[in-house]
Amino acid sequence: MRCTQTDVVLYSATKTHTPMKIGIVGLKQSGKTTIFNALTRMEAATGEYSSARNDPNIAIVTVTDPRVARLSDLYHPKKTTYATLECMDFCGIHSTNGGERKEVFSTADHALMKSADALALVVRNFHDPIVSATRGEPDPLADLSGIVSELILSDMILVETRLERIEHQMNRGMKSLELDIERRALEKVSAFLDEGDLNTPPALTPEEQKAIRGLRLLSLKPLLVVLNSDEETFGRNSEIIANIMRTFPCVEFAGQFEMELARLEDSDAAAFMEDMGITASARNRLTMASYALLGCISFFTVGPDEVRAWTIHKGDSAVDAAAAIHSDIARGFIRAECFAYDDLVDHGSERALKDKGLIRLEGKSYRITDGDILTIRFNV
Ligand SMILES: Nc1nc2c(ncn2[C@@H]2O[C@H](COP(=O)(O)OP(=O)(O)OP(=O)(O)O)[C@@H](O)[C@H]2O)c(=O)[nH]1
Ligand SMILES: [Mg+2]
Repeated sequence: MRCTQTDVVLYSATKTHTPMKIGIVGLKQSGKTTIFNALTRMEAATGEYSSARNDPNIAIVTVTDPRVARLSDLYHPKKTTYATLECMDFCGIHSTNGGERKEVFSTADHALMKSADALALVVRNFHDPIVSATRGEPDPLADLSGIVSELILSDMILVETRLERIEHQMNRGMKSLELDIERRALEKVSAFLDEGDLNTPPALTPEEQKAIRGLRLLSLKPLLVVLNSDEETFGRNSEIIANIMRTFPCVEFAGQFEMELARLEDSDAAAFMEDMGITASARNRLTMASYALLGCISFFTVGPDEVRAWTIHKGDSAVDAAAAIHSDIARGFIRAECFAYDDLVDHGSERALKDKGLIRLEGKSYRITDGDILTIRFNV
């Protein structure tokens, strides 16, 4: 970590940074917990009775960006820190096919689900005699439409309740511009939910978006589909994937296989993957896809103490990057010394980059590019 400071050395381990959250949702027995275990290397119980207790599983996933390992090879730091995501696994949704029940999710699950920055929708595409006996043969497209209906239904309940409340307030003479904007936004969202086509999100003005942000509607979150295939068919489901990708980004994942792979030591897993002719674990692809879905990019800090990946959003500035490290560094920001990961790999060393004039000094408003390597100068 190299954050240089002119007055006091103040960088501390106190983090201001909280990881982005991804929620895993799907119909019952679609393999959500299996995927959660594969991603987080946890050992949460899977199978028929596993979710009877109703508690969600929550854990941190490492975003195994190969660039971090490469930087670590170059700098030989004492510590290497990957970016992380928080992953939440909920108990399965009972599809109601459009809604005989009032509440789709339990209140606790719904509150957590609303707190997710994005949702991964798991659809079952594996053959398991026990699961098939209770839930029928796999039908990923039908399952996906079932999940989407439930998300929409849950949002409809929230939107209608809020619209009724606003109506009530207005009837009692409580008129204001804010309420008007919120009502207009809710009406647009309600029409979108009635239509049910997630490809055409409602056209909300920035004020309207702000007015309904607090509702944290599930169907307006970034959504990704995880096609949970068995090993036998994995890699041969292009038609289903193409169908899903008309509406959603999609990653195919062999949940059971990846969960077993995640239980192995890294070196054993690498040898096993080589034997199977697999170059990159689907686990890496899924975490990287989730990262992209969340609109996240990484910048790196490098040095003899630590090589570290930090998460910010696409479009964030150098001062936002400083804030991801520590609010004091953002407050005292002077400038950022910056070079690109690709340039470093191409030229082999910082010295070579200096000679070629590829190390820049950037100000507060500089827009960070994914893969920037920063040294932030600050003064507190
Ligand atoms: N063959 C195969 N079986 C799988 C796969 N993923 C999950 N299973 C099996 O499917 C069953 C259900 O898996 P879970 O991961 O518990 O599914 P879930 O969606 O978390 O289930 P609920 O929480 O009850 O909704 C278990 O018996 C798993 O072993 C897979 O990729 N391939
Ligand atoms: Mg489960």
